[in-house]
Amino acid sequence: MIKPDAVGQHRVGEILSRLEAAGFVITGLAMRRLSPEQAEDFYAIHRGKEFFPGLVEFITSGPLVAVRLDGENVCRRVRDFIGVTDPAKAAPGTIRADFGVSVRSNAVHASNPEEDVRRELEFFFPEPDITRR
Ligand code: 3AN
Repeated sequence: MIKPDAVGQHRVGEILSRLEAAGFVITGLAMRRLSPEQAEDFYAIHRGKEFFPGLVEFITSGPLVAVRLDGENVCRRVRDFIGVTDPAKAAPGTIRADFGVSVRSNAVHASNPEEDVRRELEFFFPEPDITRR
């Protein structure tokens, strides 16, 4: 997911281009603006944490771009590719190191394979994968 900070800085094309250059295959794309209720639902796993209200405010502050990717071991690979949560600690050359500015405004999100990949995919892409027809 390309977050509102990166969308607002016109980084969508560059981030998608880096993903494709790295071999990830885009099988779904959707620009959305989440309502507070949708954001709370999407980030339900973080409900009750002290950063939750700020997270919801940030993610609803502008449009985001949801990206479905295909590829072997894609969840783990894409998380390595984007870097760790804090852009200041992310490895050089990762998306968060290059486009993130803070733990909150960290440019992108990638589903955590230990958490709810399928739920997050269905949240943004309830329809069948048209690239498979
Ligand atoms: P990641 O997206 O790296 O898996 P999570 O799942 O721990 O990180 O957190 C979800 C999102 O919540 C992060 N991408 C970040 O934007 C925000 N977040 C996490 N921890 C904090 C924090 N301590 N302060 C502010 N925002 C946070």
